[in-house]
Amino acid sequence: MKIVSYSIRVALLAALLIPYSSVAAQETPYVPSKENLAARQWFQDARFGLFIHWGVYSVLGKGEWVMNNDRMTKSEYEKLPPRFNPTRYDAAQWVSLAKAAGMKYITITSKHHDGFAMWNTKQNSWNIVDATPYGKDVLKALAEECRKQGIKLFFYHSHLDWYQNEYFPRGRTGLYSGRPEYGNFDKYLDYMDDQLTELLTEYGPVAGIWFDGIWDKKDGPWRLRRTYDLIHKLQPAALVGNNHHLKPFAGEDFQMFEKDLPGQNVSGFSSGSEVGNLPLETCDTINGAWGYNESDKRFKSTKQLIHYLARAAGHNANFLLNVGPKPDGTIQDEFVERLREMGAWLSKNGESIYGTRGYEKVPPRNWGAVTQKGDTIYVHVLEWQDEVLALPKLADVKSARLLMDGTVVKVDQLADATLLHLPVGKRDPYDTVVALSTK
Ligand code: H79
Repeated sequence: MKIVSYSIRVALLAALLIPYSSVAAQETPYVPSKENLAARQWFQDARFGLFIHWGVYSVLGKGEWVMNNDRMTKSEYEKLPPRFNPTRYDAAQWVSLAKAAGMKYITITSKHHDGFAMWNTKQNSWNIVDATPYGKDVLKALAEECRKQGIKLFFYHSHLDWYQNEYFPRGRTGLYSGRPEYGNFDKYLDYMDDQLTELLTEYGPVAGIWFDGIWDKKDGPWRLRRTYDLIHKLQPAALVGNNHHLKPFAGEDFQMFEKDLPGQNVSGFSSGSEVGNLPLETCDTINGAWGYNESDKRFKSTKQLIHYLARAAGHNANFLLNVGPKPDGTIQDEFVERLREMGAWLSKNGESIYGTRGYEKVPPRNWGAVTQKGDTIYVHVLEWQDEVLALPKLADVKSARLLMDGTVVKVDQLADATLLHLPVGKRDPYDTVVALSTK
């Protein structure tokens, strides 16, 4: 008789006992509430948000993946919270900066892959209040300030956890943390739902939850739908999004892209991201880093960032632009400067971004992008040197002007094209917007 090894028998038994559902299989129809649909509308109109990656990893200045990348064990990583004392953190300054940049919402890391809670969680002491000399709940302060200044607040929340022992079996990352070879994944999911419940009941209205990290264990027995339903039960208007790099699942309210415009796959993450019908958002960094990285000086220019914002809008997507604050609680000058310059451009040209939708008749081109709101079509001229720009034949254009100062733009309406004569010497250094009125 063939002897079946103990490990194979255990694996067979586990396969029978554990409901092992693929993430994509959870497709009970989801009917969003009225509040939720209204929030989606608001979200699409908002177009521009501030992403904030902040955690105890900022102390090392090597990004938010340092625990995994430097193969730190839990006990080595536990030396970071005692060093995290952001005495210069001022929520009012952060929110004012987002507003000055022309942003309408903030998405901040409540918990990243290191599992460290940036709020006063009651589930354990792996959090900013109990484990750092700072001892204060930075999310509470930010939520209050956002409410005061009229900015909406989303929480980024990592499914993946490199710290919790119950996150077991482990996935593709966090393998050097020195955790035991056992754990109860369902218990981990209970813990995650309990932490989310705190965030959705103690921090006022939450605009949404931005999930990340499921790709670590993408065929794991996640209870996504149960978690999504919990969120919608606690706050019906809260928008659920998940950075799983796939087509949205039932229970999600927006589709996100990482370092890619919808339909592109420059990042390598978006190969499975067929563009669906939900509101869209893409996120990117100012240098190459999400969490504070002291040595990364590859800053994108203000021009590149404004181009990305305009191209995102042309693709009918929001742009969530990231900063990784320093361990003292301040945001580095290079970021602040670029955000303020974007805000200055938006203060003159914002109507071509906010409340617009991508103009489907002219999808984004190499030379630029086109948006629309009501009877106005906004042509964002990004990379066009010449005086005459030929567009496909547009709806009857009654008048055209430069958005920045009202200069009249001559339009030739041919049988098969619409020609714009861009006034010489009137180019915006970032994005010259021509507003075409069709009424
Ligand atoms: O929070 C920021 C990043 O920390 C997080 N998402 C943004 C918003 C993020 N980092 N990487 N990723 C998301 C995708 C990572 C994929 C990979 Fe891998 C991790 C490629 C290599 C290591 C997955 C796991 C594929 C192989 C192992």
